[in-house]
Amino acid sequence: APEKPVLLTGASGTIGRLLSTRLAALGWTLRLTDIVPLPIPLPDGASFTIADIEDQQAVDNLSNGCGLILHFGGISTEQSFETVLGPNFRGAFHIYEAARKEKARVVFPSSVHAVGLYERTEILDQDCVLRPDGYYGLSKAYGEMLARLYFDKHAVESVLIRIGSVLPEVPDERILSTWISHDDFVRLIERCAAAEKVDCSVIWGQSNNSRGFWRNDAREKLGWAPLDSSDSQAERVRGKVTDNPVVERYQGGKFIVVDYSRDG
Ligand code: 15L
Repeated sequence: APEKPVLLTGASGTIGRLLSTRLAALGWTLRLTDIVPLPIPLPDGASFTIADIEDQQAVDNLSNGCGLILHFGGISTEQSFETVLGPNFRGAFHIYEAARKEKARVVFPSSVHAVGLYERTEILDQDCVLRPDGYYGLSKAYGEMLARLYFDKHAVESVLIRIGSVLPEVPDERILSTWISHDDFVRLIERCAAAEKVDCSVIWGQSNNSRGFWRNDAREKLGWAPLDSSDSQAERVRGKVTDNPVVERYQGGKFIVVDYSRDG
């Protein structure tokens, strides 16, 4: 387990709850925070503080003495620009300011939605041009650039995980491509903490799925490789698709059709 405490924002969210439970079980000292109460019992060795990441002072207080910040706070779905602005843009800035002051490493969850307007037939490399599919995806693209700025200018290290879908199992055909198992995801977070040097690295957050959209990332530098695969679930979800051709065309799936207005 990391020597210094680890700050986890968004602890009450889907990924936050998973990480709170699993990392605490590994003996990590966690400082949990969210804007809403933790909906699970407080794990051993963890503290929980209600805070708003739009408040720099609150983020600084929580980060004090931490060597690693897992920044899972913010909006996680497609919403209006004004809704995404405070939590995801200003909030992420506050996290990076705190990381700079603490010399802490950051794990920033980018998303498939930062590249969501690539078609599903395209195989993407880590250096691809980002093609966000909405304001949420735009906030993830911004987060990646924010991380880059803080690395180049202040030597703040980051792992940018372009997460597909963190779910216990695959619900539909699209997620055969984007799925990352809970075990692969937790192992990845362990490597983000343990790797000696991460610089500003991009990881495609997917299991070893033969239908994956992505290849080439910094996994060797981190010492991580996924052990699971969605392939064994393909039979169970066959035919589980939407009836919307736009949703089915792009990697981002249903987020794209929010206010979509392109004709062809
Ligand atoms: C995401 O970025 C979302 O936060 C999550 O709720 C899923 O919708 C996921 O992407 C996905 O597209 O599968």
